[in-house]
Amino acid sequence: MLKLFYSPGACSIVSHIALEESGAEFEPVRVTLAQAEHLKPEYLEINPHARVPALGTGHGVVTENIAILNLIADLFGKDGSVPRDDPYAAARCNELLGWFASTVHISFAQIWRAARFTRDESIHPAIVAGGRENLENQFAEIEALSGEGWLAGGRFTAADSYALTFFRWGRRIGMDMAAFSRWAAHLERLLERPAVQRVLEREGLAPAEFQPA
Ligand SMILES: N[C@@H](CCC(=O)N[C@@H](CS)C(=O)NCC(=O)O)C(=O)O
Repeated sequence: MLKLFYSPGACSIVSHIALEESGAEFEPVRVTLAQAEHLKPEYLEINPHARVPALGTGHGVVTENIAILNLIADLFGKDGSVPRDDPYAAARCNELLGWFASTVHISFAQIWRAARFTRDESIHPAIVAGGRENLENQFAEIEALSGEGWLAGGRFTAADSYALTFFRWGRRIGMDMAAFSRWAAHLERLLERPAVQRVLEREGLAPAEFQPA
């Protein structure tokens, strides 16, 4: 059986939602980052990069959200991962996932993990400030992308779940999320999905954490 290694509220929630939407049987395994469980030797054997998500499969462990999401799409072909019936819809979804993982996520890393960019602590405040500035522009872009439809490929995909995650993180770093009303309305529709509700409950997260304070 597939095993998903996740931490509550981390970007692993994107793969978690995709698996839950797929209807596949899987075992969710909690690796709590706040308790440094991802640094323990037993987890480093699963993912030497010390990150979640990781997906245990009958063909070894797959890491990196985008690889996991594309595998879930190939295995199950359901909404919530990456479209499989239209190559252009798949490209749009992967395009957005790539930008989220390589750029928006990294702005948060600047704020929460400045030491990853330089050991020189005197530069950390500038790295953190740069992360915030980048996020202001990136969040404005997500707001502009949000509307009546889904973010990519004309259906619910992992890109929508990634945006859900960022909204909560935005609140955690004290950004004024009330400024993003289209994005918040978009997430309200996501929060109505039973699979999303089940994942939030399993991770111990309240739906209100994904809406403006
Ligand atoms: N490139 C990886 C990034 C995964 C990642 O950074 N995960 C975070 C949680 S959102 C993590 O495990 N952080 C642990 C740490 O930074 O020590 C992916 O897209 O899966």
